[in-house]
Amino acid sequence: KTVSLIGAPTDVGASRRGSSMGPEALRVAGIAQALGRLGVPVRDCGNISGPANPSLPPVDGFRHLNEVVQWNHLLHDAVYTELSKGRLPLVLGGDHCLGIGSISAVARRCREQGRLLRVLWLDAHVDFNTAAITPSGNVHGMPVACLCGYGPEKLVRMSGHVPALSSEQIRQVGVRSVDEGEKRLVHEAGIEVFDMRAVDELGMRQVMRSALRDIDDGVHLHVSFDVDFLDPDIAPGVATTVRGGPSYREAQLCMEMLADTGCLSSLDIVELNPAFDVRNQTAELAVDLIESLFGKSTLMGR
Ligand code: DIR
Ligand code: MN
Ligand code: MN
Ligand code: MN
Repeated sequence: KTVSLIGAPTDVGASRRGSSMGPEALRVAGIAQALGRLGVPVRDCGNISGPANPSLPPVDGFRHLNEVVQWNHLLHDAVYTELSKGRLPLVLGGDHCLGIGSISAVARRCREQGRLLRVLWLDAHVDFNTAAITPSGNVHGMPVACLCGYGPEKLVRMSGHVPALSSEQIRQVGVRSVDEGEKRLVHEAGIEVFDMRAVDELGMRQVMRSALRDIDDGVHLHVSFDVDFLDPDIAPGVATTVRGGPSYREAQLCMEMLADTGCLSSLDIVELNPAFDVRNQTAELAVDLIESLFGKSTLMGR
């Protein structure tokens, strides 16, 4: 399957700027060449172009809601187009508010095709805030809630069906920062969360076996990879670091086990922020991990 790179240079969903430089940093780190070396055909669709960041405070619990809606509509359409052409959309973010448009398009396509969808959400955070409980007003802290039907109409309806996802379709791995209001809501919604304590106690292998238990032939697996999932010691290039994340080896195993499903059908790489990075090392690490996600292995294949 051809991979379509879709750049979405946004930081309107965040309060600290810079994730809009993420798509270019990933290209500079050689994402297209790395996939090419694995024999994966790649086409770079370039960047989608949306509204500028007005850098304003939140209004009614949302920062830049209109801009977030516009970017997500544009991304939804771009992802949907690539899926309908039989390609694998790889979204180069941009902040994590983009998960709404990206996954809404995936959910729409899977519904049309009668395909089962599973979403693996790799993140230090659960991204389950709403306007009523958010401590920041940042929509990058709300995409999972929106996809599950908690949020403003314009974001919640994007897939053409409310909710875009039911809670049993999502698994979260790597979580170590949950806001007070999110704790209740995530529990109420019934999302399965494998937090860092689970990784500590069971190991990444058991966590991933559990998270991937019902993913087999015919399932569309979407991976939403927030780079702040990784431990900040190895991945400083994000605006919202939280200590105690997966190590290099744990992250590699996670990617390898995702690759082994053979079901990866769409991917977001988000929250990479070159303004906080050190000589592009986080972008290079992301590319290294994506190689594993696309099947690079130490002893087999290319
Ligand atoms: C925090 C941060 N929970 C918020 N969220 C982030 O502002 O809602 N998600 N950084 O990736
Ligand atoms: Mn955005
Ligand atoms: Mn995060
Ligand atoms: Mn996130």
